Amino acid sequence: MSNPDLNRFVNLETYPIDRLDSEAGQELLNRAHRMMKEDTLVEFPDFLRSEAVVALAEELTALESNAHQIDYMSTPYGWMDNSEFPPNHPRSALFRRNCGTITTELFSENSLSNRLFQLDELTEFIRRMLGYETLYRSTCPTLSIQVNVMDEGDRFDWHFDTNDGVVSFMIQNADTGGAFEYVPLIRDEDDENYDTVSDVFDGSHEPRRQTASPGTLLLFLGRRSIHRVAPVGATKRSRLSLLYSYDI
Ligand SMILES: O=C(O)CCC(=O)C(=O)O
Ligand SMILES: [Fe+2]
Repeated sequence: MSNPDLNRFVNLETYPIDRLDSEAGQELLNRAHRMMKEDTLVEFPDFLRSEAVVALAEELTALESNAHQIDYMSTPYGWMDNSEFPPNHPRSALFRRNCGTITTELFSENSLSNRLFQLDELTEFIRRMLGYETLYRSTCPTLSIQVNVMDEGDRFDWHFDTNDGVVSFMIQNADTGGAFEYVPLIRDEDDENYDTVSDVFDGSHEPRRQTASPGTLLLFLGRRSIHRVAPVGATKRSRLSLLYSYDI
């Protein structure tokens, strides 16, 4: 018997992650691999059942007042030493990151956010999308489960991620702004492509733009693809994205 939470959270009719070796499961994995190759972004709308999205939004909204507020200037290249570059070089750029973050220790074992994270079928699905031999849920006490809480004026500006893959669920959108903007595969370990990165930073290279609906699963290869969350505009509700971390 699979965990009853699986069917409670996941729209298994469209996303048969409990039957990955079936024909439908293989087709799902093929779709994911195609999206990853062409776009570095896997986007599966309505992955979560709508009742689960409503319940998760309530859980996160109740925790919003405990969010840590961050506001600092950050390099897009967080995993490298950026001290030796001229001032107008992308490696010297600093971008503002101001938003709220709800971190792992605020979630009880029985919280919905943790129960979704703990689903073995979800971890296995992600492992097979990424093609790793092993994949483990992160046990980091602060970052394994994290929520970006973004209100009017908040932004999470241009950066590359320092890890290899981030899984997130869009839980709630702001009324205006807060689109996810990205340029797929702009860099790799052999070619930094600084000219195009500069063009993205000064606005002369248009990024792709995407606003996922609540309940969408997103898997993004952010170490090779520059990305940001555009500033949130006037809104009655926060933009809430729920992020899960894994280790290989
Ligand atoms: O909140 C999001 O949608 C993604 C933010 C992001 O790029 C990150 O947390 O690294
Ligand atoms: Fe990111």
